[in-house]
Amino acid sequence: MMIFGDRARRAGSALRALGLSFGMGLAATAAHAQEAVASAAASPAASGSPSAAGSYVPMAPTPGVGMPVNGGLGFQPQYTENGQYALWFHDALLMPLIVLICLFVLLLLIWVVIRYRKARNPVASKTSHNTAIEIVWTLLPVLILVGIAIPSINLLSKQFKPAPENALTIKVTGNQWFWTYTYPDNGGFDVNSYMLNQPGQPKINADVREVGSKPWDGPAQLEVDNRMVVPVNEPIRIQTIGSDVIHAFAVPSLWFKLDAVPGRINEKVLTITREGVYYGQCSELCGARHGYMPIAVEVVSRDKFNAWVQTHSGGVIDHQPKPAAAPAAPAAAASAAPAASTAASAAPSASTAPGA
Ligand SMILES: [Cu+2]
Repeated sequence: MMIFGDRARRAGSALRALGLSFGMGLAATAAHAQEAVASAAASPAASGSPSAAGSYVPMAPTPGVGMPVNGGLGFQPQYTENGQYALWFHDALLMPLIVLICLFVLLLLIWVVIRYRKARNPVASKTSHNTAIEIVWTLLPVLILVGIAIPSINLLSKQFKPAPENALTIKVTGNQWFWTYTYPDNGGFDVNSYMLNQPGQPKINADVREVGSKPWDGPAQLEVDNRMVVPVNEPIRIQTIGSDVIHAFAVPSLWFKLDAVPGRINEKVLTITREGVYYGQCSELCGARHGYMPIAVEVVSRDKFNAWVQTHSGGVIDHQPKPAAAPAAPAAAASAAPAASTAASAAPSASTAPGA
């Protein structure tokens, strides 16, 4: 399935190639007319392929969890181990330390200004050295910095820890201006994710519903039509790439931010410890609609994730013995891929391929 990513990246219209090659044989294609792309990712409301056994209803987000709150200060509550560690580092160590140091310096300044002003202290001291004080003001900062460096380097190493072998891989492609989530371990289907339109506002994404029209819709300008669905408490190998310009995949409540750069793959492991919906945004200025390509990560149980996978044409459950018929779908897709990506109009060749 990595071949897909490479080919699509080289092709000028990455999404078109992916959409056509995966979209063949798919009865219900959710059309995003905005980019004239036939999406292989069936929207939650749309029916999957007839053979798909799964069923899935999107989760309603918990207010205040995984999203910004009105008047909020500081970081959002964290739902990954790294995030909790980093939040502790910031809240328990860095903030108190910097507040204490600032107060200490401020008090010293005030004391000097008042006590040693010209009226109070007409003859200034000629003292230029004080060994005891010099040792203290050298050693103390060194000790403080070492004390900060230990948890800081620890956090860095945690964040750069590679994903374990059996991690679930999800490829995140940043496009102008939406996200594509590819699931190579689950048959290689794609999910295109567009921001919902705002009621009463000019439409940003044609043919995408308005926020508030479904019971599970989350906050305005953060909710999307198709979320990135992942299993809870499992390491996920996130690979980011840009199809046009640099984007950045960032979810504040998961302590996760990774640039999506054209021509290279960035990788980072993500393990989310609580079911729920977590919202983020593209965090690299990527063009006119940079502010309208939010991220919604829905974290569900393994069973629910498997059911969600099966709602996609060609969806294959990972980590489990595959049914005899299942491998046919990705194999057919792979064999049709060269035709789909090389031919300028791939639709005829794709339509002649055996149905999934
Ligand atoms: Cu972007």
